[in-house]
Amino acid sequence: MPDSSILTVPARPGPFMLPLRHAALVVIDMQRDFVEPGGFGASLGNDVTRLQAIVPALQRLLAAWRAAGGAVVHTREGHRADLSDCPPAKRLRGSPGLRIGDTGPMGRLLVQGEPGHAIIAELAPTEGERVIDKPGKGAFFGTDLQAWLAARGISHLVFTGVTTEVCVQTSMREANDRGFDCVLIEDATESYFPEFKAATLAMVRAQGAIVGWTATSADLIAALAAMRTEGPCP
Ligand code: C5J
Repeated sequence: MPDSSILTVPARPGPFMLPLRHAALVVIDMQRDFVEPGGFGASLGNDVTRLQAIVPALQRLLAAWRAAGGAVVHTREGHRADLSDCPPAKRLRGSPGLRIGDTGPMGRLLVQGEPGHAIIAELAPTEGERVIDKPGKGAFFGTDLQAWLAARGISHLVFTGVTTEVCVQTSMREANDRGFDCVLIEDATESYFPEFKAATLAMVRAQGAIVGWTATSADLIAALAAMRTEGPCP
């Protein structure tokens, strides 16, 4: 008997086998600081509207994933108010007045608890979903994410969020090295730089999925719908 909770998702470089009961959807840093004007991303001179374009696809994917009963992890990049977890090497790279911890229209840039640090309302976590606060670009560095996933028997991760080549790719590489099978959802991740996104998608799936697979949200949603038609997870 085939296990209907193991999804076969059309992906590149080949189909991605996704055991839903051992998988989590990871939404990286969909925070106002990266996606809205006046935040950290904008302070670096970026056009944040590019990132807003993935919100509808992410909403559809989240809705389908939640309906299927899958685990969800959201991450937020940010630092303690005293910046004790922000090394000078990170803080001092920005321009004076626009650095991490400086005050902008949405409060102090990239500081926990400030308005800009919040996940955008459209993608707000629901009850029971895990929110990981991370001081670095990777979701595993300085967090308990690995222990949390291990405690739930999670072996497969579906990556989404921003920005593709920075926090998403760093987290996916960290996960790959820790033994997770990972897929990156092409239209549910975005970069301020289209060429960096394209290069990231190409490099993660190159050499036989050396970092992981890539797939579209439509293909993953269709696989979830097919599973629901065949029957719920036992
Ligand atoms: C950046 C992120 N780009 N979430 N953070 O600084 O990708």
